[in-house]
Amino acid sequence: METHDVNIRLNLLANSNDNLERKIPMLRILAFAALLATSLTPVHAGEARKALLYKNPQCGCCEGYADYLRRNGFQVEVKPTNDLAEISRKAGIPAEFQGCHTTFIDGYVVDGHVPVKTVEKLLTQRPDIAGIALPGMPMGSPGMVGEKTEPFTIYAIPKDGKQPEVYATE
Ligand SMILES: [Cu+2]
Repeated sequence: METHDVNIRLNLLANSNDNLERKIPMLRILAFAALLATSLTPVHAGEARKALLYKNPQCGCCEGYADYLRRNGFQVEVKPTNDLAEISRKAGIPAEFQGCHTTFIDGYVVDGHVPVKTVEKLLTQRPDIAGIALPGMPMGSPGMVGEKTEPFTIYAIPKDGKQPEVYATE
């Protein structure tokens, strides 16, 4: 039921007074149902794709990555902090695998400039790991300047502090 259909029916009914009072409650329900149907889907999608990104206050490429996530449908909250290394370490990322920002998405940690294709793979496959990391700040990665010169290697970060293994290359 489209909203303009409801309007047309309202106009028609306005010309026959005896019908009007009886039918208005039903029309209200239909209009409400139409409204509900159009509003529920985006709200649900938004909930599933929230991201919380911690970064050093001065970090510009981190903002670039936040915008990249937004362009790909994520609702991103950016939190500047001076304790990024500690946040990253607590999330299970060994020091040598840390990137310049740490993002939490749907129960996982996503560290560094990880391309969204691999983020989607993580959120779809939902492996039993802490998250994924693209160490350092590779040239040409999402949010970074420059040309990509070699494949990006994204690592799976185990929950138990074991050594990360390759999760994806792209
Ligand atoms: Cu960066």
